[in-house]
Parts: sequence; C-alpha cells; structure tokens
Amino acid sequence: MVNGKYWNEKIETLPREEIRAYQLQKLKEQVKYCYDNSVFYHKKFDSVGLKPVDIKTFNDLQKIPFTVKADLKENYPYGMVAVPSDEIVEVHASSGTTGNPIVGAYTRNDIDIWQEIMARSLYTAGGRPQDIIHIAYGYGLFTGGFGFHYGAQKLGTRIVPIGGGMTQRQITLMKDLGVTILACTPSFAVYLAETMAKEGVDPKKDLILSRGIFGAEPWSQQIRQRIEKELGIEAFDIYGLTELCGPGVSVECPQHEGLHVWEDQFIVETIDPDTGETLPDGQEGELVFTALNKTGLPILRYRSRDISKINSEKCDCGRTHTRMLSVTGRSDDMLIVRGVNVFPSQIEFAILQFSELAPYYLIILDRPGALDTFLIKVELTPQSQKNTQLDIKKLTYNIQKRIHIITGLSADIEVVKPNELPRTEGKAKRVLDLRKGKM
Ligand code: DLL
Repeated sequence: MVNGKYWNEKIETLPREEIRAYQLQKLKEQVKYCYDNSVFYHKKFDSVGLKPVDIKTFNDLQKIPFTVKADLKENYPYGMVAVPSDEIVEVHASSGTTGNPIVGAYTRNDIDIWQEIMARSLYTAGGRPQDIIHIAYGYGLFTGGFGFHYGAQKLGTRIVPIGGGMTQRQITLMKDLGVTILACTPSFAVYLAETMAKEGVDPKKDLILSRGIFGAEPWSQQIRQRIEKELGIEAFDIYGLTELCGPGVSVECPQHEGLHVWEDQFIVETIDPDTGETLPDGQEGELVFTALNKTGLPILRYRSRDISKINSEKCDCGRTHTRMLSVTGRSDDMLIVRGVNVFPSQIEFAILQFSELAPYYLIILDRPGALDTFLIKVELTPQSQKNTQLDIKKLTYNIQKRIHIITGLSADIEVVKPNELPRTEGKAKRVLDLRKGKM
C-alpha cells in the first residue's frame, strides 16, 4: 500500500468517476443504515417522507435534510447513537452552543477509520516512520491529541505525547529528543517560536524540525509565513471536527493548494448558509459533510458552519480527492480562542448565574503577541453597586472560575459600573474581535 509519496496510492489516486461511483454506493448503504438503526434519522426521514430507496443518484443527496449542531445538542449525550451502547468504545467532545458539549461517540470501526485517515494525513504532509512527532495538541476529550496519536502510531513514527502547556519544557524536550514534526495549533506554534527567541534557542540550529501540522483554528497566510520563517519548517494545514471523527477529515499535500478531503470517507458539499442551496465548485459557502462509513454516531449532511470553497480538479501531487481551501471563517457565532471552541451563549450562561451582575457582557478578543487574550467585561446591577459589603475581588475570582468550568478557558474579567456597557436596540453586539488580520 505505502508507495513513495502515497500512503494508499490506489485510494488516493482513484479516478474521479470511480470515487463518485464508490461514494454513491456507500451513500445508499449509509442512508439505509441510518434509517434502520438510528431513531433520530428514522424520524427525520419520515418527517419529510423520504425512504432510503429514494436515494438513487447524487442529486438525490439534496433530498436529505441537514443535520445541525442543535440536533446533537438536543440529543445529548447518546440520543443519536445507532449501535448498542456496549459497542461505543470511546467518547470525545467539543463545545456546544450551551452548556452541553457536542459528543462524538465512536465504535471500534470508527476509531480504526480515524486512525487510518490520520496516518494517511500525516503521510500526505510528509510524515514518515523515521520521524519523531511532538504532539502538543491537548489530550483528553478534545480530539486533537488522540487523533494525531492514533495516526502516528499506525504510521510508526516515534511519538512524544506532550499535550498542552509547559512551553519551556516543550522546547527543551524538542531539542533533547530530536523532534522532527511539530503538531499543535498554529497559535501555539507562534508562541513556541516567540518563547524560543526569548530563551535564546534558534530552531534552525538547535532543533532538527522539518515540518509542522497545524489546525483546529483558522490561520492566515501571514501566520503561515511567520511560522515557516521563524521555526525554519514547512507548514501544513489539517482540518477536522469531533462530529465526523476529529482531525484528519482533510489535509494539505506538499503542493499547498488546498486540503484534500478524504472522499472515500466523506462527501463534501458547499451550500449558501442563508438559503441552504447547494453551490457549484469554486464558490465560497458553508461546508456540509456526509460521513460514509460511521457506525457509532452516523451523520448525514452535517452543517459544519465553516466557510470555504472546494476544487475538484486533479492536484499536481497526483491525488484525485477534492480539495477545500483553508477555512476562512464561520457562518455562526462560534469563536475559537486559543484553539478552544467557545460560544457567546456559554459566557451568558455563566454570567446569569451571578445575581450581582446585570445581563450584559462584552467579550473582547485580541492577539497582541502570539496568543489570544480573552477579556470579558461584566456589569454590576445598581443594587450590588450600592452594596458596601460586596467583595469585587472575590466576585471576579468566582466568575473566572465559573467560566473556566464551562469553557475550559481562563478569561480576564473586568467588572464595570451599572450602565457602562453599550446597549443596542437591535441585535446585541457581544463580541469585539480585534484579532482579525492578526490571525
Ligand atoms: O478542532 C479537530 C482538530 C484537531 C482539527 C486538531 C485539526 C487539528 P473540534 O474541537 O470539534 O475539532 O472543532 C472543530 O474547529 O468546525 C472548525 O471551525 C475548526 N477547525 C478545525 N480545523 C481547522 C482548520 C477539532 N485547519 C472546528 N482551519 C471546525 C480552520 C479549523 N478551522
């Protein structure tokens, strides 16, 4: 299977007509699987009068209703699972729009596929068994750490499962252990480079890093150039989401002209986020994914909310799988702060738990250096302003703690006087994102 530049040459270079034929066959099977095994999809299909036999051609894909984040939230945690519960062997999660996280429940089959496409993704980004990979994505419910770990295990690279944090120690270990591949969020890569400069470590002389595989958040060309220059490496973009598997849905090849979506596992479409209408290749829209082989929590026409465009022309690398351009933004209000997904509604949920606070807040995000700053301004009620017993320091600490419990992030809290935060007549403006152009 492994042959020169491909992990699986046959699959990666399959002529497009064969990819489409395979996808159509798998789609029919998967739709039937969902109808027969998932109460959620059975009901959804019945509600629009759709039967699995109605899916005969690719155009029929559009008859299938979208699945959205709210479906997963409402069916938290296992309502959309399609197998007996003892067949779920692993669970991961990412933030949902309220307190409930989005749960990814995987069978052995799902994990095996994830491992295979992560190994393929690492290989596509130039990873080889003789490499030493430093995995600085978080291990735990977040899919980053384990996704890379599983893929690297299959590829046979030596793994340094460092996880997040301890930046200085990470640098020492990268040097001492002879790390050749860095895997982390792009913002952490910038921070590592900045810390190396401060510590007098020259990555081009003191390390033998050759490449970095970065994802989990949007990053611009400027950031890519900065990382490549400062760390002296070639940077690759990798994309994925918990609802589909985690990282490894798509990855850049050495041509760096988009990320190949592994089409033996996923059908990707772009839609107009406002009308839901399917868009032609090359037109920017929201990415929608159908997983073709998922058994634990199968998912059809999932609205990712990520904005990109797709290009199905053959790539100069020889791979035939369609490419999506790097994600430029989202069609909902999800924020990605230091690689963690956060919804303003989660902050609101936290703030409403404090009787001392009015229901107003402003989230201010910035990136003065390498890392995001996350400031939340909250407002006292007139009554608590008058309360001479109120301990602002303690209140600030408690809000911080609550937000950390809900989002997993440390925020700076500024408590302001009543009526200080702007009021709007229309849609409230809760977020001031000053990172644009600095990402
Ligand atoms: O972020 C999976 C992942 C881990 C991908 C490590 C790459 C590397 P979630 O926590 O479920 O999963 O968040 C998924 O993150 O819908 C995008 O909005 C964003 N995202 C992921 N990769 C990229 C990327 C992981 N390369 C959400 N560029 C997605 C831009 C990305 N955004």
